[in-house]
Amino acid sequence: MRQKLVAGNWKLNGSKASIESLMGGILAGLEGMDNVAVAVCPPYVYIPMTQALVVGSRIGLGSQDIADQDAGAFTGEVSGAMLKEFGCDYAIVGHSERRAIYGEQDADTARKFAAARKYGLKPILCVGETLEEREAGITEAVVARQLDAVIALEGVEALTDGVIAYEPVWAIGTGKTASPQQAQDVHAFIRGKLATLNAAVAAKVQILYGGSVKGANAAELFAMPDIDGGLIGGASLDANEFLAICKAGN
Ligand code: G2H
Repeated sequence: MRQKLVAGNWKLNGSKASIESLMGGILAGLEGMDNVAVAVCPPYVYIPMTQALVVGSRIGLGSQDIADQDAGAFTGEVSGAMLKEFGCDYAIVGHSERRAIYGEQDADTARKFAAARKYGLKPILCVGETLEEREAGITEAVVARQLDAVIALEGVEALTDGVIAYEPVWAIGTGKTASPQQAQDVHAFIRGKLATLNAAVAAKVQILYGGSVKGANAAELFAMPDIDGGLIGGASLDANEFLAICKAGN
């Protein structure tokens, strides 16, 4: 049985005050939910304060991105070593917003996946198609291409050091959720593709769903056989909503 993981991606949101209040609510509400794994991914500058808030709890800490380089003249970047030093367990790589807004390519994402592994962080590898790609019938080809970039660089076994998040771009922050069956179909495709390379990896790797997950739809998504939790954006900024999603995964 794969454990469910619910990871909050706060994106470019939060303040010291809002994070203290949000984490207070989450920490209190998580008591007794011992089965679900939970993580939060703050903006970089709030990682140290969030680390202090989660210390001693079972909430994991993650970054929303990571440098593909170790150190040097890379203005604006934050390395895996730095993230590790501030207690990060996870690093999101290849989020569709990085790909679409900042031009991140499959090869860049693959190098970031490698950088996270190198420093003992679990990469949360985001894959997913745009609306145009879905309508053109190339969802599986797009997701396969995104996965293949990582597999080519790191090997399929490396995927069990991380987590995959399937996030259809058309369902992100739009209020449109993929139906549980639509999501399951792509999750099953991903697992099936991995199974052709390594059955043990396919059985073990957690595949999260992301895209407008909220308290009201989490349970039906998480009930699908190949959905192992969620990467949560908007709803992770509200303690009650986030807790309702955690409960669905518990
Ligand atoms: C997808 C998701 C979190 P939201 O980006 O990564 O965001 O839940 O707001 O659609």
